[in-house]
Amino acid sequence: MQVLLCFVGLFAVATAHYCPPLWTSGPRGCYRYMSTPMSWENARQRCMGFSSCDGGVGDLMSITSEAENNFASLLRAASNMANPAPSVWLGGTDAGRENQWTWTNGQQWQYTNWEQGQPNNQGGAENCLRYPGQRSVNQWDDWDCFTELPFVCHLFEHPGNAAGQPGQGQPGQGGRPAFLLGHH
Ligand SMILES: [Ca+2]
Ligand SMILES: [Ca+2]
Repeated sequence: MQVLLCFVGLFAVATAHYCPPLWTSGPRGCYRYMSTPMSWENARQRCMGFSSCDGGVGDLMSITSEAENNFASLLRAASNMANPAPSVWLGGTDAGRENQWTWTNGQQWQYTNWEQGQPNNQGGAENCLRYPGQRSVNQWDDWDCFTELPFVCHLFEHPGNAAGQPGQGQPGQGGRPAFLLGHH
Protein backbone atom coordinates (compact mmCIF):
# COMPACT_ATOMS: atom_id res chain seq x y z
CA MET A 1 0.00 0.00 0.00
CA GLN A 2 2.83 2.40 0.80
CA VAL A 3 4.49 1.68 -2.52
CA LEU A 4 1.26 2.41 -4.32
CA LEU A 5 0.77 5.72 -2.51
CA CYS A 6 4.31 6.80 -3.30
CA PHE A 7 3.88 5.83 -6.93
CA VAL A 8 0.70 7.86 -7.23
CA GLY A 9 2.36 10.70 -5.35
CA LEU A 10 5.24 10.91 -7.78
CA PHE A 11 2.81 11.52 -10.60
CA ALA A 12 1.15 14.27 -8.62
CA VAL A 13 4.49 15.91 -7.82
CA ALA A 14 5.08 16.55 -11.48
CA THR A 15 2.05 18.79 -11.73
CA ALA A 16 1.26 20.26 -8.32
CA HIS A 17 2.38 20.58 -4.73
CA TYR A 18 1.20 17.22 -3.55
CA CYS A 19 -0.04 16.49 -0.06
CA PRO A 20 -1.83 13.29 0.92
CA PRO A 21 -5.51 13.24 1.83
CA LEU A 22 -6.25 15.12 5.08
CA TRP A 23 -3.01 17.11 4.73
CA THR A 24 -2.89 20.71 3.52
CA SER A 25 -0.16 22.24 1.40
CA GLY A 26 1.43 25.22 3.16
CA PRO A 27 4.49 27.46 3.26
CA ARG A 28 6.99 24.67 3.95
CA GLY A 29 5.42 21.36 3.16
CA CYS A 30 2.29 19.63 4.32
CA TYR A 31 0.33 20.31 7.50
CA ARG A 32 -2.46 18.51 9.30
CA TYR A 33 -4.72 19.68 12.10
CA MET A 34 -5.24 16.89 14.63
CA SER A 35 -8.43 17.34 16.60
CA THR A 36 -7.98 14.73 19.35
CA PRO A 37 -6.52 16.52 22.40
CA MET A 38 -3.26 15.05 23.70
CA SER A 39 -0.39 16.05 25.96
CA TRP A 40 2.41 17.78 24.09
CA GLU A 41 4.66 14.70 24.17
CA ASN A 42 1.92 12.34 23.00
CA ALA A 43 0.99 14.80 20.28
CA ARG A 44 4.58 14.84 19.09
CA GLN A 45 4.73 11.05 19.04
CA ARG A 46 1.54 10.99 16.99
CA CYS A 47 3.04 13.38 14.44
CA MET A 48 6.24 11.32 14.27
CA GLY A 49 4.12 8.36 13.24
CA PHE A 50 3.68 9.99 9.83
CA SER A 51 6.39 9.75 7.24
CA SER A 52 7.19 10.78 3.69
CA CYS A 53 8.22 8.49 0.88
CA ASP A 54 11.89 9.47 1.15
CA GLY A 55 12.06 8.56 4.82
CA GLY A 56 11.45 11.91 6.48
CA VAL A 57 9.33 11.79 9.60
CA GLY A 58 6.61 14.14 10.72
CA ASP A 59 6.79 16.31 13.78
CA LEU A 60 4.77 19.02 15.46
CA MET A 61 4.53 22.18 13.39
CA SER A 62 7.36 24.68 13.49
CA ILE A 63 6.88 28.36 12.61
CA THR A 64 9.77 30.33 11.15
CA SER A 65 7.99 33.22 9.43
CA GLU A 66 4.96 35.48 9.73
CA ALA A 67 3.47 33.75 6.69
CA GLU A 68 3.71 30.40 8.42
CA ASN A 69 2.28 31.86 11.61
CA ASN A 70 -0.72 33.16 9.67
CA PHE A 71 -1.05 29.82 7.93
CA ALA A 72 -1.38 28.09 11.30
CA SER A 73 -4.33 30.32 12.10
CA LEU A 74 -5.99 29.69 8.74
CA LEU A 75 -5.51 25.94 8.97
CA ARG A 76 -7.04 25.86 12.43
CA ALA A 77 -9.99 27.99 11.36
CA ALA A 78 -10.61 25.74 8.36
CA SER A 79 -10.35 22.59 10.48
CA ASN A 80 -12.37 23.59 13.52
CA MET A 81 -15.35 25.91 13.38
CA ALA A 82 -15.47 26.53 17.13
CA ASN A 83 -15.50 30.17 18.18
CA PRO A 84 -13.22 30.93 19.88
CA ALA A 85 -10.87 28.50 18.16
CA PRO A 86 -9.20 25.90 20.39
CA SER A 87 -5.62 26.28 21.54
CA VAL A 88 -3.23 23.95 19.72
CA TRP A 89 0.23 22.59 20.41
CA LEU A 90 3.17 23.56 18.21
CA GLY A 91 6.66 22.03 18.19
CA GLY A 92 8.42 24.63 20.34
CA THR A 93 9.88 23.68 23.71
CA ASP A 94 12.33 24.88 26.34
CA ALA A 95 12.23 21.65 28.33
CA GLY A 96 15.93 21.01 27.70
CA ARG A 97 17.02 24.31 29.20
CA GLU A 98 14.76 26.96 30.62
CA ASN A 99 14.11 29.85 28.23
CA GLN A 100 16.26 28.27 25.48
CA TRP A 101 13.53 27.59 22.95
CA THR A 102 13.96 25.12 20.12
CA TRP A 103 11.83 23.55 17.40
CA THR A 104 11.59 19.79 17.74
CA ASN A 105 12.01 19.30 13.98
CA GLY A 106 15.44 20.94 14.01
CA GLN A 107 14.50 24.24 12.39
CA GLN A 108 16.32 27.30 13.68
CA TRP A 109 14.57 29.31 16.37
CA GLN A 110 14.43 32.70 14.65
CA TYR A 111 10.95 34.18 14.11
CA THR A 112 8.94 34.55 17.32
CA ASN A 113 5.52 35.97 18.06
CA TRP A 114 5.07 35.82 21.81
CA GLU A 115 2.15 37.45 23.52
CA GLN A 116 3.07 40.35 25.74
CA GLY A 117 4.44 38.98 29.00
CA GLN A 118 5.15 35.54 27.54
CA PRO A 119 6.89 33.22 27.87
CA ASN A 120 6.47 33.48 31.64
CA ASN A 121 7.14 29.85 32.71
CA GLN A 122 4.25 30.16 35.16
CA GLY A 123 4.66 27.96 38.21
CA GLY A 124 8.08 26.97 36.91
CA ALA A 125 6.34 24.44 34.72
CA GLU A 126 5.61 25.86 31.28
CA ASN A 127 7.92 24.33 28.69
CA CYS A 128 5.75 23.81 25.60
CA LEU A 129 4.54 26.19 22.92
CA ARG A 130 0.81 26.82 22.73
CA TYR A 131 -0.92 28.65 19.94
CA PRO A 132 -3.74 30.20 21.96
CA GLY A 133 -7.27 30.10 20.73
CA GLN A 134 -9.07 32.71 22.72
CA ARG A 135 -7.40 35.69 21.10
CA SER A 136 -7.32 36.81 17.52
CA VAL A 137 -3.74 38.04 17.31
CA ASN A 138 -2.20 34.60 16.79
CA GLN A 139 0.52 35.17 19.33
CA TRP A 140 2.21 32.49 21.37
CA ASP A 141 2.20 31.37 24.98
CA ASP A 142 4.24 28.84 26.91
CA TRP A 143 2.04 26.30 28.64
CA ASP A 144 2.04 23.19 30.82
CA CYS A 145 3.10 20.31 28.54
CA PHE A 146 0.72 17.86 30.21
CA THR A 147 -2.36 19.80 29.17
CA GLU A 148 -4.26 17.92 26.47
CA LEU A 149 -4.80 20.05 23.36
CA PRO A 150 -5.43 19.57 19.64
CA PHE A 151 -2.24 20.03 17.62
CA VAL A 152 -0.79 20.55 14.16
CA CYS A 153 1.54 18.03 12.48
CA HIS A 154 4.07 19.02 9.81
CA LEU A 155 5.81 17.11 7.02
CA PHE A 156 8.58 19.02 5.28
CA GLU A 157 8.90 19.33 1.54
CA HIS A 158 12.45 18.15 1.99
CA PRO A 159 12.46 16.09 5.17
CA GLY A 160 16.00 14.86 4.53
CA ASN A 161 17.32 18.38 4.77
CA ALA A 162 15.25 19.36 7.75
CA ALA A 163 15.80 16.36 9.99
CA GLY A 164 18.86 16.66 12.18
CA GLN A 165 20.30 19.63 10.33
CA PRO A 166 18.96 22.74 12.01
CA GLY A 167 18.36 25.54 9.58
CA GLN A 168 19.76 23.62 6.66
CA GLY A 169 16.51 23.05 4.82
CA GLN A 170 16.80 24.29 1.27
CA PRO A 171 13.35 24.85 -0.23
CA GLY A 172 13.22 24.98 -3.96
CA GLN A 173 16.08 22.64 -4.70
CA GLY A 174 15.29 19.47 -6.50
CA GLY A 175 11.92 17.84 -6.86
CA ARG A 176 9.38 17.58 -4.14
CA PRO A 177 9.10 14.14 -2.60
CA ALA A 178 5.77 12.45 -2.42
CA PHE A 179 4.16 12.05 0.96
CA LEU A 180 2.17 9.27 2.44
CA LEU A 181 0.39 8.61 5.66
CA GLY A 182 2.09 6.54 8.31
CA HIS A 183 0.37 4.88 11.23
CA HIS A 184 -3.31 5.58 11.61
CA1 LIG B 1 9.84 27.08 30.40
CA1 LIG C 1 2.74 31.15 29.79
